[in-house]
Amino acid sequence: HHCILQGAPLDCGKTRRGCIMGPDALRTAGLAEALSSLGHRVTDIGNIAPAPFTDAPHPKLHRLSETIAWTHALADATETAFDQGLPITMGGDHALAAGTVLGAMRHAARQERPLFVLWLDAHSDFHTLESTDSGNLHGTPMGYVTGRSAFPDWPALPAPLPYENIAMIGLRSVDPAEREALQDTAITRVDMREIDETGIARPLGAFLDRVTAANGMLHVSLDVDFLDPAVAPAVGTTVPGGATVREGHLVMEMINDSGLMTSLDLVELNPFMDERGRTAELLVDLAASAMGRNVFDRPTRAF
Ligand code: DIR
Ligand code: MN
Ligand code: MN
Ligand code: MN
Repeated sequence: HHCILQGAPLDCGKTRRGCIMGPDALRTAGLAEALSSLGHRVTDIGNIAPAPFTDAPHPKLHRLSETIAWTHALADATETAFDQGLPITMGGDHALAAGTVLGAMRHAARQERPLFVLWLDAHSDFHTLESTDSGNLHGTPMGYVTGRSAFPDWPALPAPLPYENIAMIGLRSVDPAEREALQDTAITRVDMREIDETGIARPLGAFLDRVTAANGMLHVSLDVDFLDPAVAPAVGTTVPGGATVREGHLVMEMINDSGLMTSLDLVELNPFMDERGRTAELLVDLAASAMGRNVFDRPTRAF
């Protein structure tokens, strides 16, 4: 593969600051070198920047105009990156996924292939601009790309992302309004209890099989808080009871085996909260697993 690394140092999706340093922490932890050592060609195109925005305060939504400006810039940059290779977006908080998923949606539409999204997160980030209690827009990207309500002034969607094409894995912090809305959709929702009961391979394998059957493209969005805070402390919204290091790697190894991943986000890393870069290093290792690092090759197997 030709991996296109793009920095997205946006920090506007919530009030706690620090994700602005995420791209440089991932660079420092050796993301490009890890991917090169697996035989991939790697180009770091530097950081994306939003067009100038007017910082008009909104009564409820935190840094709305800045987030909209980032969404435009990241959708355009991601769509362009697909012409060169596999876009890997180094966040930045999860508000960036509004842009990267939109860019992937545009690219998939041009290819006339369906886009699927694997959302690895403690949270569903399925709020609308009306339903969010916190006003933090990192809780809204899945609400936006599915078109479940109007996002005035945000870029228009080519078509809404179908609920059937989404799997959320790792859920353990879903707000009441999100829960009620999610239960009425065909989004695949895998909470930590299901992972405890069946293992993470079964629901993930079933989803990947569906992507394969549809000849789909697969966008993977990895939020640091998918992982347990004991192993990945550098995130503003820690939720206990998350995925283990091995569960994280198994997901990424299965993604690599599937050959399906066409774009990847690494989001919510807050290096200000890290313990000597360990969370950044874990993200680099997980990205390497998604791109082919393993102990031994395995014959492809069905789940
Ligand atoms: C939380 C989002 N449900 C909110 N929290 C997130 O503020 O709406 N944390 N996404 O990572
Ligand atoms: Mn635009
Ligand atoms: Mn998230
Ligand atoms: Mn989260």
